[in-house]
Amino acid sequence: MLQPGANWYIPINTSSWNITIYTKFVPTSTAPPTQIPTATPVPTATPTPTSMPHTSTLSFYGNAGGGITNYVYGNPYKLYNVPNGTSYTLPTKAQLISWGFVFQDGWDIDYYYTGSGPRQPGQAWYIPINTSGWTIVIYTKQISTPTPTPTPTPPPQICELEFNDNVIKAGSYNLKYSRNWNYVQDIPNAYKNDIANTNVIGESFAVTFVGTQITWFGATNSSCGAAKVYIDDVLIDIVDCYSPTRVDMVELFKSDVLASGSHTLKVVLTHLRNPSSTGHYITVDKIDVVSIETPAFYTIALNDSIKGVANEQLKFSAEWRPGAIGGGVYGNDCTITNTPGSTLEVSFVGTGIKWYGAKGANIGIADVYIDDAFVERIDAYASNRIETLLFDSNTLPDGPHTLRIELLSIKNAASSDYYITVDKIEITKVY
Ligand SMILES: [Ca+2]
Ligand SMILES: [Ca+2]
Repeated sequence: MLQPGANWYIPINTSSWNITIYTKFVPTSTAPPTQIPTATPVPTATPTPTSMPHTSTLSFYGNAGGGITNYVYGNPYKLYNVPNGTSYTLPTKAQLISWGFVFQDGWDIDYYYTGSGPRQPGQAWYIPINTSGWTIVIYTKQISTPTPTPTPTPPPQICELEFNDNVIKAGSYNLKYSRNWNYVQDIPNAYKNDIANTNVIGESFAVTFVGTQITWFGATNSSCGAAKVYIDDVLIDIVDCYSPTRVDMVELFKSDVLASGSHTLKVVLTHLRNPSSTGHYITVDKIDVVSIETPAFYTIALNDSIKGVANEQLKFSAEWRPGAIGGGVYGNDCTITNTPGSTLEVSFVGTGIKWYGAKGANIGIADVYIDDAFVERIDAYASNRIETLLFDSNTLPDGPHTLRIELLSIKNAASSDYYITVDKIEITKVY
């Protein structure tokens, strides 16, 4: 009698070997069946309606042909304003090692799809081997608002500035002439080939500036006189401008180093002169200022004698002619017309332009255009004659512009004629 599991004997070469089997009831387990868990559905991500920031770069790092290759998508290595959901395809057959993005501050990847479905950043992902045309679909999100970088304010700095004799205002620098000065061009050895001069005793020029030092450059010659030089109204020196022959760009006066701040240089032509001199001329060619700031703007004066068709020259129509010289005109000259339809055009590069001329009892009316657009009608009639500012464009966008002045066939009822005059044009420019 054998029990289940016991050893038993196998009879050899025996026929009619019998086995008799007895069964018994074994009750089944009462434990409940194990539940097979229901798979959690992968949530469907909703694309965020944002765009990839401008400076995002997508890089695939792969092994192609034995070397590590950086496949930067796009050329030249930047993606510009790419909409969400844009797909990128690996350009060549490669074994990917890694891939990634470079985002600007405040942006990051939200999620992406590859061949194995939606992924979140940090999840494992499938690396296709030796696969070309592998595609990734990318959604970005803005994770913070970037803090704008404040524009740095440059610290005050010492800078040496050169001003030509026709630069009459720049930043904290201001050059003013008294009435009887001449403006002369085509001087070969002068700074920017021009110079201002006078030979009228008592005439002067003054420079106000914010800085620590100032230098006056001009010519010496056999007809030059002597000038008193004042700093902040204190007589500092008497400068003899005589030399036997003409020399340009002479350092006529250089101040000591002054306390940083606003100062005034004033130069006055005296009756004194070198016994060898034949005249009393003094000149201004250039002013140097050691300043504590860099002026953003400067103003140049174009005397009406600067005639021509080039940039920053005065293009008068044929009817204009030299005018009678009244008191206080710039450069001791002016240009006039009383023919309706006469025009003056000035092309320039800068941020503003001004027209100086006369008001008076015989002055007419002109229209002013900037860049071919009508800007202002100028009625320059006045009962008493005065040299003055007639038109100011105010601030224009920095760049090339054109001023056009056109004399009309109408006039103020009180005016006796149609004249307009041009004494000088001033242009504001940006350094
Ligand atoms: Ca000059
Ligand atoms: Ca003039």
